[in-house]
Amino acid sequence: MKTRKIVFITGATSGIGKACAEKFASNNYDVIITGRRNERLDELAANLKEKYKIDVLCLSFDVRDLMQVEKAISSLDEKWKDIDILINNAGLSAGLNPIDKGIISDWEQMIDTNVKGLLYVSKQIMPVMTARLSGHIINIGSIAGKETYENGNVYCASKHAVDSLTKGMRIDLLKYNIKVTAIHPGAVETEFSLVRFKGDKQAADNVYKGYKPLTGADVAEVAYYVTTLPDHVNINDLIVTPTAQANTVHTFKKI
Ligand code: NDP
Ligand code: 8X3
Repeated sequence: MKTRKIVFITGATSGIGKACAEKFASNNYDVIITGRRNERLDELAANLKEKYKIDVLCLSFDVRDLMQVEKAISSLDEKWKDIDILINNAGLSAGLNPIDKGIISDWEQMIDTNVKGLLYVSKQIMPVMTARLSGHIINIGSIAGKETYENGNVYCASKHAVDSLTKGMRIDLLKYNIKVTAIHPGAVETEFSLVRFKGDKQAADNVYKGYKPLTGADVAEVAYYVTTLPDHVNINDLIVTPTAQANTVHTFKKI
Protein backbone atom coordinates (compact mmCIF):
# COMPACT_ATOMS: atom_id res chain seq x y z
CA MET A 1 0.00 0.00 0.00
CA LYS A 2 1.46 3.36 -0.94
CA THR A 3 1.34 6.15 1.60
CA ARG A 4 1.50 9.07 -0.81
CA LYS A 5 0.12 9.79 -4.26
CA ILE A 6 2.50 9.44 -7.19
CA VAL A 7 3.09 11.94 -9.99
CA PHE A 8 5.06 11.02 -13.13
CA ILE A 9 6.67 14.01 -14.87
CA THR A 10 8.39 13.98 -18.25
CA GLY A 11 11.09 16.58 -18.90
CA ALA A 12 11.88 17.16 -15.23
CA THR A 13 15.55 18.09 -15.75
CA SER A 14 14.71 21.72 -16.46
CA GLY A 15 12.12 24.48 -16.59
CA ILE A 16 8.44 23.67 -16.13
CA GLY A 17 8.93 19.95 -15.45
CA LYS A 18 11.54 20.56 -12.78
CA ALA A 19 9.30 23.16 -11.13
CA CYS A 20 6.39 20.69 -11.19
CA ALA A 21 8.58 18.10 -9.42
CA GLU A 22 9.36 20.65 -6.72
CA LYS A 23 5.72 21.74 -6.39
CA PHE A 24 4.26 18.24 -6.08
CA ALA A 25 7.09 17.05 -3.79
CA SER A 26 6.46 20.03 -1.51
CA ASN A 27 2.84 18.91 -1.33
CA ASN A 28 3.75 15.42 -0.15
CA TYR A 29 3.67 13.55 -3.45
CA ASP A 30 6.16 10.86 -4.38
CA VAL A 31 7.58 11.81 -7.75
CA ILE A 32 8.93 9.99 -10.77
CA ILE A 33 11.20 12.39 -12.62
CA THR A 34 12.31 11.69 -16.16
CA GLY A 35 14.53 13.18 -18.85
CA ARG A 36 17.71 12.32 -20.73
CA ARG A 37 20.21 14.17 -18.52
CA ASN A 38 20.97 11.68 -15.74
CA GLU A 39 23.13 13.90 -13.58
CA ARG A 40 20.42 16.51 -13.37
CA LEU A 41 17.85 13.87 -12.40
CA ASP A 42 20.10 12.52 -9.65
CA GLU A 43 20.79 15.99 -8.30
CA LEU A 44 17.10 16.92 -8.28
CA ALA A 45 16.14 13.61 -6.63
CA ALA A 46 18.66 14.09 -3.82
CA ASN A 47 17.48 17.64 -3.28
CA LEU A 48 13.76 16.78 -3.19
CA LYS A 49 14.25 13.79 -0.86
CA GLU A 50 16.29 15.85 1.53
CA LYS A 51 13.95 18.84 1.51
CA TYR A 52 10.55 17.16 1.54
CA LYS A 53 11.18 13.64 2.93
CA ILE A 54 9.31 12.02 0.06
CA ASP A 55 10.37 9.24 -2.34
CA VAL A 56 11.78 10.08 -5.74
CA LEU A 57 12.47 7.73 -8.63
CA CYS A 58 14.60 8.76 -11.61
CA LEU A 59 13.96 7.26 -15.04
CA SER A 60 16.28 8.27 -17.82
CA PHE A 61 14.97 7.80 -21.34
CA ASP A 62 14.39 9.59 -24.60
CA VAL A 63 10.63 9.99 -25.16
CA ARG A 64 11.23 9.61 -28.92
CA ASP A 65 12.47 6.06 -28.50
CA LEU A 66 9.56 3.66 -28.04
CA MET A 67 11.78 0.82 -26.82
CA GLN A 68 13.41 3.04 -24.18
CA VAL A 69 10.02 4.31 -23.03
CA GLU A 70 8.56 0.81 -22.76
CA LYS A 71 11.63 -0.55 -20.98
CA ALA A 72 11.79 2.28 -18.45
CA ILE A 73 8.12 2.28 -17.53
CA SER A 74 7.72 -1.50 -17.49
CA SER A 75 10.65 -1.64 -15.03
CA LEU A 76 8.54 0.07 -12.36
CA ASP A 77 7.67 -2.09 -9.35
CA GLU A 78 4.16 -2.39 -7.93
CA LYS A 79 4.43 0.72 -5.75
CA TRP A 80 5.77 2.99 -8.45
CA LYS A 81 3.45 1.67 -11.16
CA ASP A 82 0.42 2.98 -9.31
CA ILE A 83 0.70 6.45 -10.87
CA ASP A 84 -2.01 8.97 -9.97
CA ILE A 85 -0.97 11.91 -12.15
CA LEU A 86 0.92 12.01 -15.43
CA ILE A 87 2.37 15.33 -16.55
CA ASN A 88 3.32 15.14 -20.23
CA ASN A 89 5.71 18.06 -20.32
CA ALA A 90 8.85 17.00 -22.26
CA GLY A 91 9.02 19.02 -25.42
CA LEU A 92 10.87 21.57 -27.44
CA SER A 93 11.02 23.91 -30.37
CA ALA A 94 14.01 23.42 -32.66
CA GLY A 95 14.73 26.44 -34.84
CA LEU A 96 12.50 29.31 -35.93
CA ASN A 97 12.73 29.19 -39.71
CA PRO A 98 10.20 29.96 -42.41
CA ILE A 99 8.73 26.70 -43.60
CA ASP A 100 10.55 26.78 -46.96
CA LYS A 101 13.87 27.08 -45.11
CA GLY A 102 12.95 24.46 -42.50
CA ILE A 103 15.42 21.77 -41.49
CA ILE A 104 14.00 18.29 -41.73
CA SER A 105 15.84 16.96 -38.67
CA ASP A 106 14.34 19.85 -36.63
CA TRP A 107 10.86 18.95 -37.87
CA GLU A 108 11.41 15.33 -36.93
CA GLN A 109 12.76 16.20 -33.50
CA MET A 110 9.72 18.36 -32.69
CA ILE A 111 7.12 15.94 -34.01
CA ASP A 112 8.84 12.91 -32.48
CA THR A 113 9.19 14.57 -29.07
CA ASN A 114 6.11 16.75 -28.72
CA VAL A 115 3.61 14.41 -30.36
CA LYS A 116 4.90 10.85 -30.59
CA GLY A 117 6.77 11.03 -27.27
CA LEU A 118 3.62 12.17 -25.48
CA LEU A 119 1.74 9.26 -27.03
CA TYR A 120 4.43 6.66 -26.22
CA VAL A 121 4.53 7.67 -22.54
CA SER A 122 0.74 7.93 -22.22
CA LYS A 123 0.28 4.50 -23.82
CA GLN A 124 2.36 2.94 -21.03
CA ILE A 125 0.65 4.76 -18.18
CA MET A 126 -3.01 4.90 -19.22
CA PRO A 127 -3.65 1.18 -18.47
CA VAL A 128 -2.88 1.74 -14.77
CA MET A 129 -5.43 4.54 -14.67
CA THR A 130 -8.12 2.77 -16.69
CA ALA A 131 -7.83 -0.36 -14.51
CA ARG A 132 -8.07 1.70 -11.32
CA LEU A 133 -10.83 3.95 -12.71
CA SER A 134 -9.02 7.10 -11.62
CA GLY A 135 -6.17 9.34 -12.66
CA HIS A 136 -5.27 12.72 -14.08
CA ILE A 137 -3.31 13.42 -17.24
CA ILE A 138 -1.97 16.94 -17.67
CA ASN A 139 -0.59 17.80 -21.09
CA ILE A 140 1.63 20.85 -21.40
CA GLY A 141 0.62 22.37 -24.72
CA SER A 142 1.37 25.98 -25.64
CA ILE A 143 -0.28 29.11 -26.94
CA ALA A 144 1.49 27.91 -30.10
CA GLY A 145 -1.14 25.15 -30.08
CA LYS A 146 -3.92 27.73 -30.20
CA GLU A 147 -2.44 30.19 -32.70
CA THR A 148 0.02 29.86 -35.57
CA TYR A 149 2.68 32.55 -35.83
CA GLU A 150 5.32 33.48 -38.39
CA ASN A 151 8.12 30.89 -38.54
CA GLY A 152 6.38 28.79 -35.87
CA ASN A 153 5.06 26.33 -38.50
CA VAL A 154 6.06 22.85 -37.30
CA TYR A 155 6.32 23.72 -33.59
CA CYS A 156 2.83 25.26 -33.77
CA ALA A 157 1.54 22.19 -35.63
CA SER A 158 3.00 19.87 -33.00
CA LYS A 159 1.33 21.83 -30.21
CA HIS A 160 -1.98 21.95 -32.13
CA ALA A 161 -1.63 18.15 -32.17
CA VAL A 162 -1.19 18.16 -28.38
CA ASP A 163 -4.36 20.28 -28.09
CA SER A 164 -6.29 17.83 -30.25
CA LEU A 165 -4.88 14.73 -28.54
CA THR A 166 -5.86 16.18 -25.17
CA LYS A 167 -9.46 16.50 -26.38
CA GLY A 168 -9.36 12.97 -27.79
CA MET A 169 -7.96 11.55 -24.56
CA ARG A 170 -10.64 13.31 -22.54
CA ILE A 171 -13.43 11.83 -24.67
CA ASP A 172 -12.05 8.29 -24.85
CA LEU A 173 -11.12 8.13 -21.16
CA LEU A 174 -14.44 9.52 -19.90
CA LYS A 175 -15.78 6.07 -19.07
CA TYR A 176 -12.74 5.41 -16.87
CA ASN A 177 -13.25 8.50 -14.72
CA ILE A 178 -9.90 9.95 -15.80
CA LYS A 179 -9.38 13.70 -15.78
CA VAL A 180 -7.51 15.18 -18.73
CA THR A 181 -6.31 18.79 -18.66
CA ALA A 182 -4.28 20.86 -21.09
CA ILE A 183 -2.23 23.79 -19.87
CA HIS A 184 -1.08 26.12 -22.65
CA PRO A 185 1.58 28.54 -21.44
CA GLY A 186 2.73 31.70 -23.14
CA ALA A 187 6.30 32.91 -22.59
CA VAL A 188 8.03 31.04 -19.75
CA GLU A 189 11.68 31.78 -19.03
CA THR A 190 13.32 28.34 -19.06
CA GLU A 191 15.87 26.67 -21.35
CA PHE A 192 13.19 26.63 -24.07
CA SER A 193 14.60 29.55 -26.09
CA LEU A 194 18.19 28.41 -25.66
CA VAL A 195 17.11 25.10 -27.22
CA ARG A 196 15.04 26.84 -29.91
CA PHE A 197 18.01 29.04 -30.88
CA LYS A 198 20.44 26.12 -30.60
CA GLY A 199 22.59 27.52 -27.82
CA ASP A 200 22.56 31.20 -28.90
CA LYS A 201 22.24 32.72 -25.42
CA GLN A 202 21.87 36.29 -26.62
CA ALA A 203 18.97 35.43 -28.91
CA ALA A 204 17.39 33.44 -26.09
CA ASP A 205 17.82 36.21 -23.50
CA ASN A 206 16.25 38.76 -25.90
CA VAL A 207 12.97 36.84 -25.87
CA TYR A 208 12.47 37.68 -22.20
CA LYS A 209 13.68 41.30 -22.19
CA GLY A 210 11.47 44.29 -21.36
CA TYR A 211 8.67 42.47 -19.53
CA LYS A 212 8.22 39.89 -16.81
CA PRO A 213 7.82 36.42 -18.32
CA LEU A 214 6.31 33.46 -16.50
CA THR A 215 8.60 31.16 -14.56
CA GLY A 216 8.45 27.39 -14.46
CA ALA A 217 7.15 27.75 -10.92
CA ASP A 218 4.18 29.83 -12.16
CA VAL A 219 3.14 27.03 -14.49
CA ALA A 220 3.76 24.39 -11.81
CA GLU A 221 1.44 26.32 -9.50
CA VAL A 222 -1.31 26.04 -12.10
CA ALA A 223 -0.57 22.35 -12.75
CA TYR A 224 -0.82 21.64 -9.04
CA TYR A 225 -4.00 23.71 -8.68
CA VAL A 226 -5.89 21.68 -11.29
CA THR A 227 -5.18 18.53 -9.26
CA THR A 228 -6.64 19.97 -6.05
CA LEU A 229 -10.26 20.24 -7.20
CA PRO A 230 -13.03 17.87 -6.07
CA ASP A 231 -13.38 14.51 -7.86
CA HIS A 232 -16.32 15.70 -9.96
CA VAL A 233 -14.57 18.88 -11.19
CA ASN A 234 -12.14 18.95 -14.11
CA ILE A 235 -10.41 21.89 -15.75
CA ASN A 236 -10.27 20.98 -19.41
CA ASP A 237 -8.17 23.72 -20.89
CA LEU A 238 -6.16 26.69 -19.69
CA ILE A 239 -4.17 29.38 -21.47
CA VAL A 240 -1.71 31.03 -19.10
CA THR A 241 0.40 34.00 -20.18
CA PRO A 242 2.45 36.71 -18.50
CA THR A 243 0.29 39.76 -17.78
CA ALA A 244 2.34 41.60 -20.41
CA GLN A 245 1.42 39.07 -23.13
CA ALA A 246 -2.00 38.98 -24.83
CA ASN A 247 -1.21 36.33 -27.44
CA THR A 248 1.68 35.09 -29.59
CA VAL A 249 2.09 38.48 -31.34
CA HIS A 250 1.23 41.10 -28.74
CA THR A 251 3.64 41.44 -25.84
CA PHE A 252 4.03 44.83 -24.17
CA LYS A 253 7.78 45.38 -23.82
CA LYS A 254 9.28 48.39 -22.08
CA ILE A 255 12.36 48.60 -24.29
P1 NDP B 1 13.15 23.29 -21.08
O1 NDP B 1 14.02 23.23 -22.28
O2 NDP B 1 13.63 24.05 -19.90
O3 NDP B 1 12.76 21.81 -20.62
C1 NDP B 1 12.42 20.82 -21.55
C2 NDP B 1 12.42 19.47 -20.88
O4 NDP B 1 12.02 18.48 -21.87
C3 NDP B 1 13.78 19.06 -20.37
O5 NDP B 1 13.65 18.49 -19.10
C4 NDP B 1 14.26 18.03 -21.37
O6 NDP B 1 15.03 17.03 -20.70
C5 NDP B 1 12.93 17.41 -21.82
N1 NDP B 1 13.07 16.78 -23.13
C6 NDP B 1 13.28 17.39 -24.32
N2 NDP B 1 13.43 16.47 -25.29
C7 NDP B 1 13.32 15.25 -24.68
C8 NDP B 1 13.40 13.92 -25.15
N3 NDP B 1 13.61 13.63 -26.44
N4 NDP B 1 13.25 12.91 -24.26
C9 NDP B 1 13.03 13.18 -22.96
N5 NDP B 1 12.94 14.41 -22.45
C10 NDP B 1 13.10 15.45 -23.31
O7 NDP B 1 11.76 23.91 -21.60
P2 NDP B 1 10.36 24.18 -20.87
O8 NDP B 1 10.38 23.77 -19.46
O9 NDP B 1 9.98 25.56 -21.20
O10 NDP B 1 9.42 23.22 -21.73
C11 NDP B 1 8.56 22.26 -21.17
C12 NDP B 1 7.33 22.15 -22.05
O11 NDP B 1 6.63 23.39 -22.03
C13 NDP B 1 7.60 21.85 -23.52
O12 NDP B 1 6.64 20.92 -23.97
C14 NDP B 1 7.40 23.19 -24.20
O13 NDP B 1 7.02 23.05 -25.53
C15 NDP B 1 6.29 23.77 -23.35
N6 NDP B 1 6.13 25.20 -23.39
C16 NDP B 1 7.17 26.04 -23.05
C17 NDP B 1 6.97 27.41 -23.11
C18 NDP B 1 8.06 28.38 -22.81
O14 NDP B 1 7.91 29.58 -23.17
N7 NDP B 1 9.14 27.99 -22.15
C19 NDP B 1 5.67 27.99 -23.45
C20 NDP B 1 4.68 27.00 -23.81
C21 NDP B 1 4.92 25.67 -23.75
P3 NDP B 1 16.41 16.41 -21.24
O15 NDP B 1 17.02 17.41 -22.17
O16 NDP B 1 17.20 16.14 -20.01
O17 NDP B 1 15.99 15.15 -21.92
C1 8X3 C 1 6.34 28.39 -26.31
C2 8X3 C 1 5.66 29.71 -26.43
O1 8X3 C 1 5.01 31.58 -28.05
O2 8X3 C 1 7.31 30.74 -28.14
O3 8X3 C 1 5.50 27.34 -26.63
O4 8X3 C 1 5.49 29.44 -29.01
S1 8X3 C 1 5.87 30.39 -27.99
